[in-house]
Amino acid sequence: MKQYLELLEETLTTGCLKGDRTGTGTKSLFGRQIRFNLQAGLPLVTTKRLHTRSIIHELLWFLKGDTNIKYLNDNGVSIWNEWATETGELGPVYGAQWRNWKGVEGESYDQVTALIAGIKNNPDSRRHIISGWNVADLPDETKSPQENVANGKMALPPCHLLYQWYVAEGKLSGSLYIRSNDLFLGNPYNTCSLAIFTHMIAQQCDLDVGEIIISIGDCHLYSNHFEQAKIQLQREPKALPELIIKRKPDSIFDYHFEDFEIVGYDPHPHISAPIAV
Ligand code: THF
Repeated sequence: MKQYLELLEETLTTGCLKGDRTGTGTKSLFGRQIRFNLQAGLPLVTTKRLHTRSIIHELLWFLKGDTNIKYLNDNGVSIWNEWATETGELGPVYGAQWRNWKGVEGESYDQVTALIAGIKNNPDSRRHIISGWNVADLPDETKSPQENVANGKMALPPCHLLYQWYVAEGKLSGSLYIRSNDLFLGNPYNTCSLAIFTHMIAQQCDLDVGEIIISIGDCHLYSNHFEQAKIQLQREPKALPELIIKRKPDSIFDYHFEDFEIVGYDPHPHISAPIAV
C-alpha cells in the first residue's frame, strides 16, 4: 500500500487548505491516481485495521439494488446511517442506479447484468461501464439529505461515480473515478471494494484478475484526520492479505458474505476518526 501512503503524505504536506460542504475544512489536491496489481494480493490498508465486513456487506447491498440501510444495520454496518431518513431510505443512490436506472419512459436499465453479459460476450469492448451519475436524480444542494430523499432525489450525489473494466490477455482490470475522496476513511473502503468487485466479476467471467486503478478528483484529508494520518505514516506497511472466494455462485447476484475469506490480514491497530457528514 505504498501508493496510498505516498498520497496520504503528499496531501498532508502539500494539500491546499480548502473549505467544504461539511464545514470541517480539508487539505486538498486535484487529480491523482493510484493503481494496484491484484496478483500481488488484496489491496487492503495494513497501517490500520479496516472493517472488511462493512466493505463486503456494502458491496453486496449495492449489488442487490438496495437503497435502504436496514440490510446494513441488520448486519452490524452503520456507515450509511448519517444520511438516511427515519425509515432508512437514501433515495436513488448507488444500488438504484446500478440495477434500476430509470429511463425517460419509466423503463429500467440493469447496468450490472449488462456489464457481465458484455464482458462474457465481447471482452474487447471499451464500454464495460457502470455509471452512478444520473443527473436527473442528483440532490438539490440547498436541501438536507432527508429533504432530498423525500423529493425522490439522492441523499448524496455518488462519490465513486464511474466504473470501467478492461479485458486483455485473459485478465480483468477495473478502474474507478471518484469525484471527491475522503483519503483517511473513504479511500481504503473504495479501493478494497473495487478489488473485491473485480475478483467477483473475473470469477463469473472465467478470467484472472489484472490491476485496479483509482482516479480521484478532489483528493482530501479532513482537518480532524491530520493526527490520525500522521500516526499511520509512522507505521511500517505489512504484507498484503489474499482474497479467497470459497465457491463460484451461479451469478454475480448470488454471493453471500460467507463466501469471502480474507487470509493473512495482520494490520496495525485500528485508528478511529470522525466522519464528516
Ligand atoms: N462522507 C465522508 N465524509 N467520507 C466518506 O468516505 C464517505 N463515503 C460514504 C458516504 N459519505 C462519505 C460513506 N462511507 C466510514 C467509512 C466509509 C463510509 C462512512 C463511514 C467509517 O467511519 N469508517 C470507520 C469504521 C466504521 C465501521 O466500519 O463501522 C473506519 O475507521 O474505517 C465514501 O464512500
